[in-house]
Amino acid sequence: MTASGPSFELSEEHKMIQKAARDFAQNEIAPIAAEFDESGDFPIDTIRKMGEMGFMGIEVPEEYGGAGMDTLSYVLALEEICKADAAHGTIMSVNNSLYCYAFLRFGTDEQKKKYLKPVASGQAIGAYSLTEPMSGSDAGTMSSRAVRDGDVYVINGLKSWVSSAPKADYVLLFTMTDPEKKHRGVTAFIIEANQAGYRLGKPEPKLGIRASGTSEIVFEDYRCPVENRLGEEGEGFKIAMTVLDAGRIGIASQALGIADAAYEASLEYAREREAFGKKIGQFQGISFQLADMKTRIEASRLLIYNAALAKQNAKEKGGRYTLEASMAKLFASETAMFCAHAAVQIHGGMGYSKELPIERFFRDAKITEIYEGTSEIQRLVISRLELGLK
Ligand code: COS
Repeated sequence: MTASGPSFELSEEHKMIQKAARDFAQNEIAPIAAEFDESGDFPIDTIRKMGEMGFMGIEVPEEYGGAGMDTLSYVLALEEICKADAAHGTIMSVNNSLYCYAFLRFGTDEQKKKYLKPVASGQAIGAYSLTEPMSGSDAGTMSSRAVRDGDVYVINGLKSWVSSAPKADYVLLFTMTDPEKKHRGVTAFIIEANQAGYRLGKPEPKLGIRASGTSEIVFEDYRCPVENRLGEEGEGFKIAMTVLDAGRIGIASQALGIADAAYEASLEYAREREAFGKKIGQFQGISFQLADMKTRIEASRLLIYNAALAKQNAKEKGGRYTLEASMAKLFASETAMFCAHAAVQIHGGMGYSKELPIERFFRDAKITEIYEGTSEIQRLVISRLELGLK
């Protein structure tokens, strides 16, 4: 058994998308990853190329601009992109599993034609905006507001930590239409950026995934037509949570890509680097760390494939895959952090140097334990479901 590959056979179609993503990631993304990490610039050119390859709307039917493939194809491709650069992976994940998936589940045909097609084909960028400065894990308590005025909703408020916001053409926004109803007063809207009443707020200065572009969005009397409401009034919280289940499978795949990259670099280093007259892989202090990394990576992979299959089944038969998605995200993100931490230690000073990508893996891994639901929120979701409390 080598460092890569699942313990069960993938179909030819799955192997093809995996290889296409791997080749693209290694040829086009890996060489520019450090430069974009340093500058924090949004890698729009490679993202457009990913759109041409079908990577920005993998599960979206072809009639709506996507590649018409399944969830396993999506996680395989995303892992490969993230092995080269997690920041590209964030943009891909938000576009696919937060923005596009919301339209597939809740959009009208009109909305899909107008707002899904350009984003699934990668010609436009989609974002998802739930969080506010005082509303993170407790997502049902937001202070932004949408007030109906005839055929429009007038939206005011400040949203924060919006991935892809600096380059987003369209934003799926969650805001309050009826604060008294708490989470049942949240409604989802499709927002066109660059319209009056919409502007970017401060960019969020970040430890990792620096090229993915994250900022605040400010709404000042933004007038959103009623036909741009996604779902009914008050359905927004359920839409947000349903979509986050898909998003969490994406973040798990991102975490797996980071973990894998950290592991493969460590394995190679342990085979080559010598200390005290031996290859460092011959010391159990190193080799046992490699064993733990490999085991956690394969366990993450199986949890992710399981969640992908559960999502695929839910698409065909209905039902939720919340438990599978949260378990995959929890385990894979903690694995990414574990592996990135071990990789720095195994590489010693070189792990801390910007001459190698190891320190970037370490910085990029941390966010996977935080965004789209912290590890604590995943434990809450999993334990509530298991105890029958929800
Ligand atoms: N799918 C569909 N519906 C869901 C759901 C899911 N995964 N999770 C919750 N819901 C529904 C519940 O069924 C409930 O419906 P009713 O109003 O009909 O009762 C409603 O949503 C409220 O759920 P719940 O009572 O569990 O809400 P809580 O406020 O107790 O907890 C948590 C919800 C904490 C799990 C949720 O707020 C959460 O996931 N927070 C993290 C948010 C997050 O990930 N932010 C990152 C944003 S992206 S960077």
